[in-house]
Amino acid sequence: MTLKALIFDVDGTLAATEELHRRAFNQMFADYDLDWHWDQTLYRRLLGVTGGKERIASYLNEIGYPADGGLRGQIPEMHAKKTGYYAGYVTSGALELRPGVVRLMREAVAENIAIAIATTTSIANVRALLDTNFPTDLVEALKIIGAGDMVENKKPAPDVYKLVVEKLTVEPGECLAFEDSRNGLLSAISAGIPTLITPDTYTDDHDFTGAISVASDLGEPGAPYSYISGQGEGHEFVSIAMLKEFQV
Ligand code: XBP
Ligand code: MG
Repeated sequence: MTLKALIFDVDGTLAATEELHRRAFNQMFADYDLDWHWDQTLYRRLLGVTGGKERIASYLNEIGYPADGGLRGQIPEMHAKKTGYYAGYVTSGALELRPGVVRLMREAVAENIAIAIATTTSIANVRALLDTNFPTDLVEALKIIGAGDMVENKKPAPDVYKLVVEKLTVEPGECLAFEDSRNGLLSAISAGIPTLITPDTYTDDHDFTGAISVASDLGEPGAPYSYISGQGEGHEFVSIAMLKEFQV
C-alpha cells in the first residue's frame, strides 16, 4: 500500500491507560460521596461506551438514576475532576508506552510518513502522556491530534478519524490506523482507514473482524510480537517495510 500517515489511538494502544482511568473515576466518585465503585469486571463492560462523560451518563441510566436528578448536570464538572486525577497519575510516571510505539513512530518520521493521533480521550490526557512519556522529537512530529470533544460523535463513529485525515490532507486509504478496541476499529474502518490492532488487557476479548492485522503488540528487535491474525505473519516487529507490504 501507499503509506502517507500512521494514525494512533491513545488509550490501550500507546499505553495501557484504562486501569488509571478506572481509578480516576473511582477517586472522583468518592469526592461526590457516591458509594459507586467501578471494579475491573464492570469497567471492562462500561468501556463499551467511549468518552468519560458519556460513560458516566450511561452508568446513571444503567442504575436507574432519575432523568431530572441533580448529578446529570454535574457530569462535566465530575469529569473535569476525573481528568485532573488521571492526568496527575500520568505525569507522576505511572505509565510506560507499549513495545514498539516509539521505534515505529521514529521510523515513520525518518521515511517522511506523517504521524498523528485520533482518540476519544480528553486532550489534557493526551498532553500528559506526550509530555511525560514521549521523546521531544516525536512530540514535535505529532502535529495533528484529534481528541475528545473536538468532534460531535465519539468512536465508534468515524468523526475523529475523518477530522485527522482531513487535516493531514491525505486519502484514508493512504493511512494506517492503530487501535486496540472494537469501537476504535469500527471508527477507523468506517472512515475508510485500514487498521492494525494490538489488543489491550481490557479489550483482548473484542471482535476484531475487519482489521487488516492483529498482533499482540508492535514488537521490538529481540522482543518479537505474537502474530494473532490477518496480514503481517512471519515478522519480528512491525516496521514501515512490513506495513507497506499490506494489500488493502
Ligand atoms: C478510550 C475511551 C476514553 C477513556 C476515558 O477509547 O473510551 O473514554 O476511557 O477518557 P479509545 P476521558 O481508546 O477508543 O479512544 O474520560 O478523557 O473521556
Ligand atoms: Mg483505545
